[in-house]
Amino acid sequence: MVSIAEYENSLSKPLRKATLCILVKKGHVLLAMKKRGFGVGKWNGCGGKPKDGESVESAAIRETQEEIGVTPTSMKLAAKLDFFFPDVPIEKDWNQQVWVYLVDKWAGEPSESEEMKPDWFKIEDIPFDKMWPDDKHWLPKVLSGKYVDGKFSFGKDDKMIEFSLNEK
Ligand code: 6U4
Repeated sequence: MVSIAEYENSLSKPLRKATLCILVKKGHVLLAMKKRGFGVGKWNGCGGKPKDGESVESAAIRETQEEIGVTPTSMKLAAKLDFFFPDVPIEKDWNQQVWVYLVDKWAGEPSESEEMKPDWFKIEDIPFDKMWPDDKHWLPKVLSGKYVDGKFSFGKDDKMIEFSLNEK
């Protein structure tokens, strides 16, 4: 299995960006069950890809509106996470850099869409066994107020192979 450093060096262009927004409220986080597409069957934040010419922050707000019907009004960049899938053909475009935002104010009430079903979890009851395997490494740090830069690689069945984290 190729290392993250070797694989990253072999890539000819920067990672495409994607977003994740996690709503936080009094010891709870809002996660949403992905009903289709990338990450189906996992609890995750809301997010997706910026459109051409759209800033990452605007994409984060738009995706949250589309997926759970709320508009973030106060958010902070909490992590940048590079995800690498060396076994997946490059043209599938799975490699990505995810910008994670914690959202502490928003307009509207979370509601289910055809893409995601939201629910609140106590921070001590976050369902890490039903989430991407990287989440247990960075999410607790982010929720404790740290900023995290991370790199993760995945093999078959989304199994995590290697990771590194830097926190500030
Ligand atoms: P669209 O364009 O909405 O049909 P979709 O299949 O929903 O595409 P995409 O790329 O829009 O996928 O969104 C993928 C989402 O998964 C983003 O919010 C980022 C998130 N994500 C990707 N890899 C992740 C990982 N390893 N851990 C994690 N979230 C990840 O917690």
